[in-house]
Amino acid sequence: APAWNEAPPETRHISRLTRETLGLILAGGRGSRLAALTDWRAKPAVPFGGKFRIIDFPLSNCVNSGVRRIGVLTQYKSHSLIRHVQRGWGLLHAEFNEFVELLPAQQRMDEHSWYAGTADAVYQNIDIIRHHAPKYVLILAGDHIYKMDYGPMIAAHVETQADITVGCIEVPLDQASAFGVMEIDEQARIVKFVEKPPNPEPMLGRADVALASMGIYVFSTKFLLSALIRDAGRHGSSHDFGKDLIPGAIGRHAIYAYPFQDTQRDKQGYWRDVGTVDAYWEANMELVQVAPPLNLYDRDWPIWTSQEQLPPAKFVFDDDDRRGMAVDSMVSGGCIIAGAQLRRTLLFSNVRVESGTVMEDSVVLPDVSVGHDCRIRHAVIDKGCVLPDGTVIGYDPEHDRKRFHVTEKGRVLVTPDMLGQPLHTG
Ligand code: ADQ
Ligand code: ADP
Repeated sequence: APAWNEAPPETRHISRLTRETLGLILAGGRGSRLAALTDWRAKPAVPFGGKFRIIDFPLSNCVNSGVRRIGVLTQYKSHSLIRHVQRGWGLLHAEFNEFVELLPAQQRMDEHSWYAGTADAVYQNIDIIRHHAPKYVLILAGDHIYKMDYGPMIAAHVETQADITVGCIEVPLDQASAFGVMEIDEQARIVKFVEKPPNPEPMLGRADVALASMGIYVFSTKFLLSALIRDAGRHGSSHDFGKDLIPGAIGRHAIYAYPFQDTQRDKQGYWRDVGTVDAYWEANMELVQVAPPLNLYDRDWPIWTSQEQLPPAKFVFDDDDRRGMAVDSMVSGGCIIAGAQLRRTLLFSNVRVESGTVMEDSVVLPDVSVGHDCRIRHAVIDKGCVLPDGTVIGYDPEHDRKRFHVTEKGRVLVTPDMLGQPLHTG
């Protein structure tokens, strides 16, 4: 047959595997280190990168990888998350058996007996897994920023005949206690797994690096179902993958590590847990650099999202002929910059900045309006804030601390609640 008639065999193999996979995104976590940004929304619903929400990254990774049967497990403050997924993720084709399905916690009991841990969240949906009858289940955290093709990871899982394959990355040893830390043998089989060890062990021959779990797992379905049922009946288990199920399976079953690589650049892939206000600010600010480590312009790996139809961003002179401008910045649709100056600033949609105002090194979420003659820097301004004329933020931590949340590194988080402003809807 002519060459153009056939996809390369490994491509065909992988696309069959991804079609046989059900993706489950764990989107229920509180993310309490994000302070007031997660007072009213789940961490995966937190806006990121000008027009996305965090969950768009794992969702886009699934769709781009060919994993197009996806369940999103929600729990904590899921209103805006659910609305976002419903509005933005209808792009799949039900007629080809593609879907994004929302799986809210069964609200049968009080708040504390919703999903206990991540394994319990999946266990509660065991009937849905059975119904879809996938060969593999890909379990993903809903709160990391990265672009990853899951196909090769699933292929490696099949190749090694693993029961579980755990996505992993190398992290600096001094940060490793925030993760599940593993030890592997020459075949990449995991021989030890400790969740958030107080004194993590370095990798063999690499004194300052540990091998950490990304909190993403490929399971063979049969194995997953039996492991979940066993764990559900286990007294004293917190029903968590990282704390209970994975460590408990080491040594008894075939558990392999899969390193996350950026194959184009031949190094470890970009992966961020934007779990604190500082990490959130930094990851957003990286995007306004000339060559950010996360490329959002990659046509081969688009990040999909739900977005309002909005007019283009607009920059105008004010009445005194002061120019409205932004440099080293990203400005989303619906924004108007009138006689104000922006440097290293990321504006989400529908932000208004009035004349005489100077903003630097700031992240501004949707629907914010900033008055005249404000001076703002090192800030994260939450959705819907209205900053009155003359507001000063980021120059005097003592002063800022009286009203706002100031981080260890001196960045200032401002929310409508802190400004005493009525909550918005929509
Ligand atoms: P953590 O991130 O601390 O560690 P966890 O808080 O359980 O683990 O969150 C994992 C994911 O599940 C998040 O996306 C969260 O939103 C979601 N989630 C948490 N509880 C949930 C629930 N009951 N229902 C639905 N979703 C829920 C995990 C692993 C570590 C690994 C890190 C990597 O346990 O081994 O190193 O992720 O960040
Ligand atoms: P997002 O900002 O994530 O798009 P919303 O603006 O819809 O989400 O807010 C998330 C949810 O929390 C909504 O149901 C909203 O009404 C609610 N909410 C926001 N702020 C408050 C508050 N201060 N008190 C009570 N509910 C709030």
